[in-house]
Order: sequence, then structure tokens, then C-alpha cells
Amino acid sequence: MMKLWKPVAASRQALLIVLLLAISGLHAAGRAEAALNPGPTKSECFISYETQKMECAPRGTDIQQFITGKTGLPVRGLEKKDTSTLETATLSTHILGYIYDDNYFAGGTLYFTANTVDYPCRGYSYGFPYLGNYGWHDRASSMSAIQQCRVAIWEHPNYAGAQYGFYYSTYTLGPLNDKGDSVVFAQ
Ligand SMILES: [Ca+2]
Repeated sequence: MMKLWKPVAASRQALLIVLLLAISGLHAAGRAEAALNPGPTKSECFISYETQKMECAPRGTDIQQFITGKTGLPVRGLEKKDTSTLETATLSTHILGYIYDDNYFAGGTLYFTANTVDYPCRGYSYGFPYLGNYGWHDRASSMSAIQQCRVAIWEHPNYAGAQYGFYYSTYTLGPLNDKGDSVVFAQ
């Protein structure tokens, strides 16, 4: 028994060290990935047309409360499916639509908003001239608009180069997949 004990103890110790090394390696890999891919994948972000600035909250935050907290206005348009019954007549922050990291409306999501009394896009258009300002240079792969809006994306900043849209929603950006730099929401 004594002869067997030492080798077993040694191999257990070795196994423990290997496990610890593996775990610390996984942690290091996780940190590296987080450093390379910051922002929207870890959070919910919206861009206000009025300020052209992006505000982000940790993923899982109530986005309606978060946007209201930033704009000081009630939020309309988060009800993605039924847009016909939305009430207006008070100044509100309206969701215009979304762009997504991946095809089929998946992955990181970026919200776009505008403050208006009426339905947004009814006679108005809302431009966001450079997605690179928000970490979305050549990144979007699908997009959707809500209420009475449609959305288009352009290859370059300031609505230059190839255009894809306008669409109410599109699960692909076709030739502009991972190549879009500016968007407009309009009727
Ligand atoms: Ca993408």
C-alpha cells in the first residue's frame, strides 16, 4: 500500500496543477475576447437622433426605463409587433428601429431613437451619418425599422457609395453585409 500511495498522490497533484492551469488559461482567453470586443455585445445601447450620442446600459437592463432616464420622456415603439395601437400626442422618445451584428436580427443590437409628438418618420427622416462613431463600422448584418419607418444603409459615411434599402426589415444586408457605415430611417 505504501509503495502505491506516493505515485497516486503525485499524479493527483499533477492533475490539480493541470486543472488550475487550464482554468487560468480559460480566464485569460475570456479577458482577451472581452478586450477585443467591447461595448454593445455586453450591453444595450441606443443612439438618440437629437444628440447623435450613444448611451449604453449593462445587458439585462430594462431598456425602456433606461431610455426614459436618459431622455426624460416616455418611450414608444418598443412593442415591436403591434404598432397600430401606439398612442401619440405627447412628446415621446420613439424607437425608430435597430441594426444587428448578425443576419436574421441576431447578435448585438443597436437601437435608434428620435423625440417627437407624432409618429416618427411621418414626413420626417432621421440620418445617422457614421456608424463608426459607435463602434459599428462595417459591422451590421441585418436591420429593421418600426412604426411607419423604413431603413436604408450606405456603404460609406454621409450616405455615400452603395445603398441597401429602404426596407421595413431585412434579415440580410446583401452586398453591404459587414460593409455599411451610415443609415437613414424614413417613411
Ligand atoms: Ca456583422
